Amino acid sequence: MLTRIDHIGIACRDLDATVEFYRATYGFEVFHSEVNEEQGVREAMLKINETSDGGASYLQLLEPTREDSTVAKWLAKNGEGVHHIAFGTADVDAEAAAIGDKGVRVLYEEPRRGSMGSRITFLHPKDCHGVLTELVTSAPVESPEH
Ligand code: MC0
Repeated sequence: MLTRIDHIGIACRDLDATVEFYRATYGFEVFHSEVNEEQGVREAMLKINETSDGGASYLQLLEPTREDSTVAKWLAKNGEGVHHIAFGTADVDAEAAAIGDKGVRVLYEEPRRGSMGSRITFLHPKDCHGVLTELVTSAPVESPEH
């Protein structure tokens, strides 16, 4: 089951300037930031709200780290803006298999590493009415130490 909008991915050319725009305009603060070398992005996660499935919804601001990355390619063609939407699920493997069985191209054979230790895969935008769609299972929340 897909139980939340995990995040909306927004491609930008200057991550620091875009983070500052979201802070100054809306008051959203950076919850987490990292570089994902495999995906070729530097990213900032801005937490918007917690969700009833125990997860949360974020805006994910993405700046490419290399010219041959998917985000750099997309920026060159489209300019800045919404790049993808991500749905959260407790079981990305099962969701990807079930959606693949419906004829939608799943881009990774096995889920890969996403933000904050999550496991992610993508669905081809051409099979999703033009929307690059990601499926995410968050990393387990660590129990507080006693
Ligand atoms: C490409 N297309 C898109 C699109 N990217 N359509 C909607 N939204 C997008 N974001 C369209 C192009 O316009 C083109 O349509 C067609 O798809 C083929 O695109 P292409 O530019 O020729 O590029 P390909 O085929 O080499 O790659 C497209 C593909 C790729 C979707 C397979 O971008 C991909 O593997 N994306 C998944 C990984 C990713 O995007 N990672 C970055 C976020 P026309 O009509 O011109 O033929 S990483 C992330 O988000 C992580 C860190 C996380 O969430 O934790």
